[in-house]
Amino acid sequence: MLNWPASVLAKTLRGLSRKLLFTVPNGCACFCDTMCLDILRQRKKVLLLLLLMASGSIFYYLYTLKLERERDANVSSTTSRLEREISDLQAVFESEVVPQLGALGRPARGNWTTEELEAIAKSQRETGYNAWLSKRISPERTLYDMRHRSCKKLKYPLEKLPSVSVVITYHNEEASVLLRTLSSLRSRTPVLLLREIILVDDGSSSVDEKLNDFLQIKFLNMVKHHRISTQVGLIQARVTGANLALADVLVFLDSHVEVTHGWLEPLLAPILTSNRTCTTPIIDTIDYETFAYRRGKPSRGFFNWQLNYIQLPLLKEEAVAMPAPHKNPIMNGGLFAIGRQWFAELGGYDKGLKIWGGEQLELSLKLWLCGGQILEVPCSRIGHLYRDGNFQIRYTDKDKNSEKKLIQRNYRRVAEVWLDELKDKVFANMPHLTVIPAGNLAEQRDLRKRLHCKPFKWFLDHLAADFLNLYPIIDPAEYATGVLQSVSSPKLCLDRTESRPGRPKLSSCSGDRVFPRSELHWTLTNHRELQSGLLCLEVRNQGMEVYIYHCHRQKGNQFWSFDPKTRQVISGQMQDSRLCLEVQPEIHAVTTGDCDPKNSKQQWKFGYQNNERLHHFWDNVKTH
Ligand code: UD2
Ligand code: MN
Repeated sequence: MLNWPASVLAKTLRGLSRKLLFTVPNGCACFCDTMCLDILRQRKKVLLLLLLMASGSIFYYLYTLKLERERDANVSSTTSRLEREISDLQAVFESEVVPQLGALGRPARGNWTTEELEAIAKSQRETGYNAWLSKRISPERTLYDMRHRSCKKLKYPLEKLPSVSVVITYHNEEASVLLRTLSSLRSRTPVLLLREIILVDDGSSSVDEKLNDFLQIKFLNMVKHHRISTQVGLIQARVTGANLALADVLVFLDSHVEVTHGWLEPLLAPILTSNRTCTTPIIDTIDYETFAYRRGKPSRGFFNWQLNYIQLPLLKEEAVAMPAPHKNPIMNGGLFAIGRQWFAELGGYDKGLKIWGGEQLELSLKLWLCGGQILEVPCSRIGHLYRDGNFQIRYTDKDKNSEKKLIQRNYRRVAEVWLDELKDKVFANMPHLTVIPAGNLAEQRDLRKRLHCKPFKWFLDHLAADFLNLYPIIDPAEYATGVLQSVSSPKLCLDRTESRPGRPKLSSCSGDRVFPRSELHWTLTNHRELQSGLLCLEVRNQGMEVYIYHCHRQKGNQFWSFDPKTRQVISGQMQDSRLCLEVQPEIHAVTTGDCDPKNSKQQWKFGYQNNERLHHFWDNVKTH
């Protein structure tokens, strides 16, 4: 190569290098020597290396392009699979929704066909509410804002309020009802305040995997669904839920509720002020037939001497201060907010309480007597679906009698631990409680001592002077007592045993008329009620139908009088709304009818009547 003229060589190399996009530096062509050629050789190598690298990059680029295409194809097939799954689940749970049905909480009505009406009746027989209709009402339905005007103007410092864990337990609840509960929570609770919803399935008879999947899709990680495989009852299920909770405040709700606009902030504000406060909302009613949302009244909860939950009217000063929060002696039980720490200090619920009932008394008494308080907050409203009163809910597969005993055992525990000497007043009304073993009470009694809880008498003195007027510890003489015998069919006496659900019947007046067997024993009480055992006679449906129900001491549909002259047993306090109890001997039932002194079917005889007391029956009673 050295024999070639340098200029030719340089030209050839320059041409080559240009072809390969490689420039030979100026002057190299003129003075190219051995060193120059070395450089050129080395550059050739570099050139080759670069070539290799470039083609490698191209291959790599093409390869990643292929991978990306494959991934895109996978993603889009997964997305469409997910979309398909979501729409399949939506079809299962929401395909029957009729837009606008029941919107604004209005009664959901329609021109149902005969088959549809049959399906409605069937669902009501099975669940105690119109589950057929519930499926057709949107889980996201709107509600009318029923709050007191001034509630709407109140402002709360969201950043200062604690966040909440909502705990809901359920046993065999209808999915559509459950979904409406959760949807109302999601849409009407500030995100900042709602840390989580802990949904505890308390051993429902079947596991609905589809519902679980749908909840994950619809509520993402807001709902934590926890299943207890064997039913432990609402009381222990709530404790399980509370133990899983992370937020500072717990809100307990039933599984068939709808929360309304601004429900949470007013419940939290009093807890922020004093952390031993438990708050309750006003409970509105969701109608079990039409799902109409109806306004509930503010009230002070209490219990009677048979430990039934009752409502007392607000004290005068509380009524004037409405809608300011007021003291609530006994909570209704299902819907309340409480600090997580305070609930734990109180030991949650008594671990010996089983399945259902009595826990609202236990927690309320414990709260008040051990240094806390319960406030009802009228600016917070939550609707609760009350089942048909004639429907007997069964929460265990034990027979009806042993289920009843479980509840009575709960009551006995509460009376033994919290009512001091006044437990005897309860046992006198419910002697059957004393034969039911209460189980070990040591832990509860220790807790009462450890927390230096006050005596029960304090509770009565401080919270319910009016209660003792209505439910005195020593009962005054009654107006009349013994059997209630029909004059026109003298063999028949009123019997509190149910013929149809909730209805009394007529049966043969055997034995002693003044001290008959307990089912035939009626008393026209000092409260002007017709009472037998724990039950009172009451009228429903414009006074036309006669039922038995626990005595509420609110007069109204349980007000009865006896006219010794005409022998009529008369329902109603006001003169223009009175109806007379009438015997229907053919069907062994009683009804009411317009009062007619000549109608012998409306005449009755008590085993014993206290004429002196009856003479003063209408003293101080408003009649129009
Ligand atoms: C009231 C209370 C309820 C509870 C009960 C007495 C309101 C509105 N409701 O009766 O919260 O205090 O009195 O115990 O104040 N459940 C279970 N496991 C069971 C039984 C029930 O998880 O073994 C659930 C049930 O699905 C519901 C909740 O517990 O979500 C309360 O039961 P309920 O609705 O039958 O009680 P309710 O409203 O008649
Ligand atoms: Mn309930």
